[in-house]
Amino acid sequence: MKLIVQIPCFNEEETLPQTVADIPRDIAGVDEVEILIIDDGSTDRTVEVAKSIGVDHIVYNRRNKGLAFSFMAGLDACLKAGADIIVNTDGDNQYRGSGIPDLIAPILAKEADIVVGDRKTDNIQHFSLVKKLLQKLGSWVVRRLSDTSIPDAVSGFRAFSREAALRINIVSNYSYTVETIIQAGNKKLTIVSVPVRTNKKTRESRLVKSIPRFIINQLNTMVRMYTMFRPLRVFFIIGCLCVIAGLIPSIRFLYFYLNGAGGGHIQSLIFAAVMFFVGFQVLVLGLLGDVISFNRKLIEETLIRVKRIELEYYKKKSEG
Ligand SMILES: Nc1nc2c(ncn2[C@@H]2O[C@H](COP(=O)(O)OP(=O)(O)O)[C@@H](O)[C@H]2O)c(=O)[nH]1
Ligand SMILES: [Mg+2]
Repeated sequence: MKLIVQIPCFNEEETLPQTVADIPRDIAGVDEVEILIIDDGSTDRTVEVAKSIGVDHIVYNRRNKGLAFSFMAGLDACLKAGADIIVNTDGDNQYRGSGIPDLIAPILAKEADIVVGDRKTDNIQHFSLVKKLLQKLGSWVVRRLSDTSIPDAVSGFRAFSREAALRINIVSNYSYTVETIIQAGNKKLTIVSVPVRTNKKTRESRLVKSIPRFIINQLNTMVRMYTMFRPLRVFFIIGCLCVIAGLIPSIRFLYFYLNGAGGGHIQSLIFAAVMFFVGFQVLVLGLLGDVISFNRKLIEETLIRVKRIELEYYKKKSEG
């Protein structure tokens, strides 16, 4: 059983040594623990520092490609390096390495495919009230969209089974956190949560540069991912809203018409006709989206099989 801990890093020379030092190298139920960092085009000495502290694998992005891309590149490299379990943690030493055994326990026990560390944000002193409320509301929305019960949707401390890592395909480009949960729920992977403790803040968040930007980015991911998995539902709701918007003035028109005063309400009739027309088109678009989403499923199935063949090749290569 090989565990690889991956750390996405963008300019983490200061906090990486402590983060790596805190990762236990001897864990019950695991034979080997390795560490992989994804250097996302850091302009500081992250790579030199990583080499000097004995990080086992380094994935290089020549330029900054963002966290979501780096996360996927990390999963890919971990699979190629033969990981049975992959843990993701942050390079700013926000999460405690000592929490890793608890985090991977449900995977070792074959009870879960993905485990998300719950930071219990209510108890984090340096989180502002706004950040706490946002975390609560955002996580509630993600639970509804993904049909899961994860209390801390944006926690970056997570464990993935090899199978889950093979099945998750992140396509948005801001962060992987929300998208993995929506995908896990829709792909019927078992995703659970365990409480974890966090360290004191080491620096300001680089992902949450401003709260409004953060909300826009996360909403963007939620709407697009939900629509990708449930296009018919989304378009059905929008289409129905258009039809209802058309029904109201047409009932009003009918009322006047039947009372012999229909002549002056032609605007209502035009508005209603336009809304019916738009509503119908949206419903048809939903059908189209639904058919396209079947394609995604088939393409993903092919991708998984191709990945398995590719990984078999890497396995043979490493065995000589
Ligand atoms: N690959 C990559 N990682 C990033 C980027 N920005 C932040 N990170 C990493 O994502 C993790 C979380 O970032 P952080 O700034 O601590 O955000 P927080 O989760 O809000 O605390 C850390 O390991 C960072 O190094 C980026 O542009 N690219
Ligand atoms: Mg952080």
